Amino acid sequence: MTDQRDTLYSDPLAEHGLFAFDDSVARVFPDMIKRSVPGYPTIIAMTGLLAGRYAIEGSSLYDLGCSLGASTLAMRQNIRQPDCRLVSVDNSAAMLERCQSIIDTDTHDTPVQLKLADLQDVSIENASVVVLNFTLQFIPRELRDTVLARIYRGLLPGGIMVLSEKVTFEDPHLDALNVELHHQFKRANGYSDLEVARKRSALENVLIPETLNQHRQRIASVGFSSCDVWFQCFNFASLIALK
Ligand code: GEK
Repeated sequence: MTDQRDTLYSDPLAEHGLFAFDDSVARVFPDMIKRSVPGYPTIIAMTGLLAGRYAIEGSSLYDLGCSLGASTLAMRQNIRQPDCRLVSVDNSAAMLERCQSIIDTDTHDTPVQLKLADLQDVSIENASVVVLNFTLQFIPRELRDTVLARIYRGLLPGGIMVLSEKVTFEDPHLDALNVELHHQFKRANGYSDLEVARKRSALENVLIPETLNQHRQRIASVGFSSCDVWFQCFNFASLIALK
């Protein structure tokens, strides 16, 4: 099945408010995220490999901010350990409804529980793998420490957190370069200058990126014994943190 093309910001006369994960976004989401996030398919596939390696028998694996369940499916297809379960959380009903129908077409064994909830309200327990692929960036900054501390507490010893984020750079020149390269990536994927500019302003104050150092410091401060970047392309990066 081909993904429906994202043309949400292509009409020059349309008025747009702040970006929201509503039905219009959920409908075009696979196309939108592939054409907007450099390295997205790699991050999803490798999330699956990491889950296969770190899943512990009898444990839970969490996909927080699961959208249509891309990471959930990648993990499900790679889990070999018995008695695991996946818990996938999103607070967008439009996303979760579509996610359910996608999961229903997958035949792998590990049970998947979908939860329509704010990830901050979901208890994390007996976890071997917790994935936040491009989700923490939508949580207000002052609440991010608490989110990571709860994840750390819910992880079993030997468990991991995978954190993928859009990032900023301390050096203003590097920051400007990476923003420009990202926009070039989007234009190469068929977005017009107008679409790039409109999406950027819709995400202003909705998606709040931080530097890799800020992420590293927070991850260390909640107790993770080690963490590093395992993937980066321009201003998109993924970190692995070990308990
Ligand atoms: C993927 N991980 O395909 N609680 C629960 N869900 C939330 C919250 C919250 N507080 N805030 C935002 N979301 C996915 C992509 S998209 C990234 C993740 C993007 C959800 C929101 O509804 C959306 O579905 C998801 O987090 C972020 O790998 O669009 O840039």
